[in-house]
Amino acid sequence: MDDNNFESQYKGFKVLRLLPNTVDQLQYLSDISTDLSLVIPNKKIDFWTQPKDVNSSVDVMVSPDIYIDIFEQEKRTNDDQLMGYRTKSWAQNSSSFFEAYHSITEIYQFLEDLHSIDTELSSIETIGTTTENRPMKLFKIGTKSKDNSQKPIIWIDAGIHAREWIAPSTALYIAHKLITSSDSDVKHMLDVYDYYIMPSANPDGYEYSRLSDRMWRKTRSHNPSFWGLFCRGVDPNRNYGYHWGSAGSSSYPCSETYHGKAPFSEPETKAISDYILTKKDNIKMYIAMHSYSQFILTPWGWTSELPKQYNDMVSMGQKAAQTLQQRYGTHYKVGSSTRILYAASGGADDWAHGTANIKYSYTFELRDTGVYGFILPVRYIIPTGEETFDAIKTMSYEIKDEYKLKAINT
Ligand code: 0X9
Ligand code: ZN
Repeated sequence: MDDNNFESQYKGFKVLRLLPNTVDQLQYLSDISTDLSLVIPNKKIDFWTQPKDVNSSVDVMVSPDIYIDIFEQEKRTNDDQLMGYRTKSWAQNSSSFFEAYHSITEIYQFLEDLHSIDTELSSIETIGTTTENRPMKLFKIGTKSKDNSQKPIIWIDAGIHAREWIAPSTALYIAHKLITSSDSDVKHMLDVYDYYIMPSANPDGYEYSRLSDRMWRKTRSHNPSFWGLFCRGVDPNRNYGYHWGSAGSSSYPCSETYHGKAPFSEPETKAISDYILTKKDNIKMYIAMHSYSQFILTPWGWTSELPKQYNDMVSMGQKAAQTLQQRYGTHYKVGSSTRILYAASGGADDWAHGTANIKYSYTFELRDTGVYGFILPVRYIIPTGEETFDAIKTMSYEIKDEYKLKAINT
């Protein structure tokens, strides 16, 4: 390429030397360095050197519009460091967040924004790291007890399957509603429970689904070669250690339902299950958000037999489905996984019920019923969030009545 051509092609481009000085900043740079949407079709950010360590500089070439964005925004927000650059803050107008599906970096930024709304009520904990070194973040929200006593917990995780994008959005909608609502019912829920919400139980897979293969389902771990094929990823919802490796799961690494080489071989399922075990006596309900089909599923998924507490589980599921339907008429079917869907062993819900002894354990298969399937348009994010929140609210009140749970500090 001759000089003139280079001049015209890269007019106004600049090379910046960035110095990440915290792990979060380093993670942010790593994320954008693998974000293909910034590279194709019009190269906007080009990493001349790759992010490596904290306090080790990274050189990036940026297009004029990105450069202006960064520095104009910096001036306005008076942030002192380049790394403080963000495209948007959702703290003030958080509902606009639900007009799109977001990257993991944006999802985690949104958690920080939600947390900043009320730092007494909420906190964020990193409970582990993924194969590709992304943090597994948990958003916790509930009124603080004055005597620091343990409160009952409702656990919600989402997005263990990468392509089911509506699941993380719905979990975030619930988190957002819990922290922003001034409704006395919601305040009461927070006085009774702590809600532990993990918006993405499979961040690596989710990013891969966003950037490379929209239909990716599994984790991104490396499997041994199988007949010369190096297929990546384990189905994390076949990787839990309760009746692991039987019906409805595969021992072939290239299968979409590969159960992994051992129970909890995946850092993601290991981190979640270890964490849940430390809190299991307080967890009153476990919910995994998936899509799609509009089901509220109870254990078991490994056998067509029903668990002892099936009647209680299913009747609460039905109450939840009834409230859910009231808002937009969305119909959910309720029943055991094996009976209304198919047998699939090694699922998180079975493990939560069978090993962690959490009486109420569910998998929600969110909207829709197959018109769009996984590719659910963004206009459905808020309605799905609203109706699912209604269901969670009903379940929270049902459990409160059953165990005669009291609001704290009263
Ligand atoms: O197959 C699954 O893991 C879930 N369906 S999905 O379409 N989202 O992949 C259902 C899981 C139900 N629970 C168990 N089988 N334990
Ligand atoms: Zn799923």
